[in-house]
Amino acid sequence: MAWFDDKEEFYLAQQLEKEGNSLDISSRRHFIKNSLSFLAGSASIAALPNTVNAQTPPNIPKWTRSLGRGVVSVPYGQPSKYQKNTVRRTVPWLTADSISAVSMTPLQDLKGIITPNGLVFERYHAGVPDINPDQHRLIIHGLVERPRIFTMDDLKRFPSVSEIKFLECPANGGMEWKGPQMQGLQFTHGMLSCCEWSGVKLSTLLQEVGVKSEGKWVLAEGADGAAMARSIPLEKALEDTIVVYAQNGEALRPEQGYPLRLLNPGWEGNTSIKWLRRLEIGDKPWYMREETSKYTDLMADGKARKFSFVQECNSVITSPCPEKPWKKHGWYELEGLAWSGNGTIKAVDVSIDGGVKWQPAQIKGVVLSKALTRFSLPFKWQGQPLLLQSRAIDNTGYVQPTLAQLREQRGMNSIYHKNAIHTWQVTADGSVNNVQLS
Ligand SMILES: Nc1nc2c(c(=O)[nH]1)N[C@H]1C(S)=C(S)[C@@H](COP(=O)(O)O)O[C@H]1N2
Ligand SMILES: [Mo]
Repeated sequence: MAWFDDKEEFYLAQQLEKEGNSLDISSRRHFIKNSLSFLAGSASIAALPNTVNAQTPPNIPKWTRSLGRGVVSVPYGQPSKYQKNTVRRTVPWLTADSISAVSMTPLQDLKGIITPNGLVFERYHAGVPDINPDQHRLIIHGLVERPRIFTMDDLKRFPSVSEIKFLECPANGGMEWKGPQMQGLQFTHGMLSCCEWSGVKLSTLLQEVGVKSEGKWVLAEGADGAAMARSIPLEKALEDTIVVYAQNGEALRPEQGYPLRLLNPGWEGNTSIKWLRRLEIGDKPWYMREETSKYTDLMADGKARKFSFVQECNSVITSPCPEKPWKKHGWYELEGLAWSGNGTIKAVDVSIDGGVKWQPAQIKGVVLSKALTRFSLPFKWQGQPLLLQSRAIDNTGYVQPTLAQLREQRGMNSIYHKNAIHTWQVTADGSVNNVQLS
């Protein structure tokens, strides 16, 4: 099966016959032969009439006729200047100030499962502190046998781990509990990232200080102006919490907590305290703090849940999406991301009719616990209107709920933990809208 229809390939062949004034006849012939055999092979991009110019095949582009810039002209590499629209974005009306705000990852522009460091969404309560790592210390005290203060060098002497985990703010999608209002994937789902995080397991450090038998909770506190603190149950700390100093191979970015942060895999982002300076072992949680009580979940019956640590199974279609409409008819790769704070993604189903019928998507690449997982489905779009949905199932058997099911359980006034099946409406002209089905 050719991905592009024959008409287009035929048109390209004609163009190639007409073009080629900058090539001599023999090399032009050769080139045409090669490009046509390539086309006959599998998927390829056919040139459109208006894109055939002096820089396009079979002409030799100007950048092939000159030398490029040399090594270390950019000591720390940057994306191509043509990628200037692939950036974090914020919603100005969400917060009064940029130092207590959130920016979103441009999921619509990314491939694979790793979020590049410069595009990881940011969430601050008091801005990014400027911390000299030589002056930074981590104290571990409270109900421990041997309280200690660690330098960054001390921490790097312990055996380390490197793990690919997603990080999601529980407010992701929270603006849409009452109805759709964000026209873009970046804004509906972009408080989400997935990096390879390196550091020391918290269990290793707790072994070093020796937790007393009364010790049941770990209070983690940041060194930013907010001195943000969260309490984590000891079981989680011993299971998979990491004290992180590196992200996708390099030192943590200032925005992500340089030089040290906590990472609680699969748990709500706010428990992953950045600019980590203090861990205090206690016998009860620090839930009297105002900051903690803000992250409660209001239920339909008016009661509130004090702790909702886990980011439940969720998924979204990333291509197409409002930012990436389908501009032509024909074959596309429908793609998306799924994740679960409880483990691995077992399966993802896709619906094109708003959840009436479902078909299984293919899982792409690696499937890791508490990491983004990419899914895909080849799809031929011929201009028919669609209601696209994805539904993820994790290894616990949990099935991502519909919005109606979630509202039944949690009412209309929740903010956090909105992991409902999401709907993109594809219209006849290919544009994609954020809609909710009743
Ligand atoms: N010290 C400190 N840690 C913090 C925060 C903060 O404001 N201060 N924000 C939290 C919240 S609410 C989230 S969602 C995550 C976001 O992590 P990121 O900015 O690396 O994406 O960091 C958490 N850790
Ligand atoms: Mo958050």
